[in-house]
Amino acid sequence: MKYVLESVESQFEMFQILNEDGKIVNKDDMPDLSDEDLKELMRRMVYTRILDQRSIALNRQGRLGFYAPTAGQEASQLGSQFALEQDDFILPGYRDVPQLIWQGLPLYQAFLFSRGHYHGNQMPENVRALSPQIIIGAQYVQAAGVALGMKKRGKKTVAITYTGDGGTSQGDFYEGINFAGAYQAPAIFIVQNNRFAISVPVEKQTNAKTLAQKAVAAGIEGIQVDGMDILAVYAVTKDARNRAVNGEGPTLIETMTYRYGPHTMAGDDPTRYRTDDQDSEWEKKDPLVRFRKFLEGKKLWSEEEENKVIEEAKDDIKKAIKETDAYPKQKVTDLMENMFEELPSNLQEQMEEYKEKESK
Ligand SMILES: Cc1ncc(C[n+]2csc(CCOP(=O)(O)OP(=O)(O)O)c2C)c(N)n1
Ligand SMILES: [Mg+2]
Repeated sequence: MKYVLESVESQFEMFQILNEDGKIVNKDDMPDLSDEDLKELMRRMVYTRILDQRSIALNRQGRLGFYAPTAGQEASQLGSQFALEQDDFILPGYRDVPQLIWQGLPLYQAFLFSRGHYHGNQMPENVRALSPQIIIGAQYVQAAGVALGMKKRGKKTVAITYTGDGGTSQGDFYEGINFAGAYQAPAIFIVQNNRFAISVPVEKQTNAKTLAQKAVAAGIEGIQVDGMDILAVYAVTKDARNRAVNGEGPTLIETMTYRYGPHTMAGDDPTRYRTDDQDSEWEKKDPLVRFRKFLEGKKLWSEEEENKVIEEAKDDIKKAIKETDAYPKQKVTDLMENMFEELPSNLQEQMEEYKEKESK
């Protein structure tokens, strides 16, 4: 049995295209992207890093509510989202707001979500997504269901969902991948392995050597990818999408990544569970630094271009937070109206009461 386990584990070597120096190490798997696409990937990573920095500052000023930092995870989040089509369906976790933004969620709505305003959960018509899930792993089961629905309707689309390394210990994780495998549903399951579930290191989470190998028991494809390498993440997600829409079933993708910030802005202190050495080891793998080097080598990126993106991001964020402030405050009656299609009679009474109060 030990031999069986070892032979499975040896198949899950990390897939990479760009190394830490921004050099291509795997020419054969280089995805087919135009120069414009390559620049767009960089633009989005720079923009998202600024959005993260500003969101942390706004949270500290009391102008945002719940916020889970994203710096370090840009390649994992944006490389996978870039492989999607507009009609694909995203089932995100709480850290996956950037994917929604690049799929078309306006910034002010992302800020309203952070503030707990119901309008932050109302996806625009062109954004097919659920709101970011706080319950760990719950979206994995939902993704299997959404994907099966697509298959039954004969759609050429996929459902993509995200969880973390910690999420793979939940029962829902196994149920989701198993169900999708059984029905060969067009689902893409991403595990962003940022090494920690709040303060618990992945080594304490499981005895499995990789999280990707969990696909084997479900009888589906699984792959571990360098989550700091946006080209590699894009390539494996695109491949998973192609196979899914061709009826070849779901894929589990483990992205090896790191979050530089705290778990959320609610007050955990990463210095109590991570060492400086560990932080700096991962900062050397930074997805922006690596991709910038690659693009500069191709004369596709410059400091001026980067500064332009930074200014654009700051400007957009300033406007969006103003829009957020100006958006009507949510009322108790709004919450009741959004929760039920038909109000039960006891709530109908309360609704009248609140309407009366709110009209004053
Ligand atoms: C079912 C459930 N159990 C516990 C929690 C509390 N909780 C919130 S985040 C978290 C850690 C999740 O870590 P991971 O899956 O690695 O995702 P990351 O935050 O690192 O992206 C836990 C235990 C929860 N939200 N839901
Ligand atoms: Mg984690």
